[in-house]
Amino acid sequence: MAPKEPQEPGGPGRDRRREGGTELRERERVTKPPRFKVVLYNDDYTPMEFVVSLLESLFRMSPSRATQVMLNIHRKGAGVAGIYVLEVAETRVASVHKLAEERGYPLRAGVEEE
Ligand code: TYC
Repeated sequence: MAPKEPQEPGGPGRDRRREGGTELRERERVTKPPRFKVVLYNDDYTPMEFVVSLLESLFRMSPSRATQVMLNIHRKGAGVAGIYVLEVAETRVASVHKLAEERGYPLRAGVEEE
């Protein structure tokens, strides 16, 4: 019979990083991945209707919510279009830039950690 492998204390599923005082932080990392805001920036040339339609199509906003958010960006200079895990946020930013560039608009977006 083969000799038994040494067993991890606490069983095979136990994460050793949970030893000591890091248990809460470790649980948060597992259950709450960091989230990132997609920020849209105002400019003088992108038409309001284009920003509204983009907020509806890419960020799944209702027409009235999209209009509110667009006007907030227009007045304040920037605003949050949505909050996602990093990969999704970066994909949304790339889509904003692609759609705007196709139309020749200078609209810019970026990702900020929440
Ligand atoms: N300021 C633009 C205009 O007056 C509208 C606009 C809103 C542009 C939001 C970009 O992210 C933006 N046509």
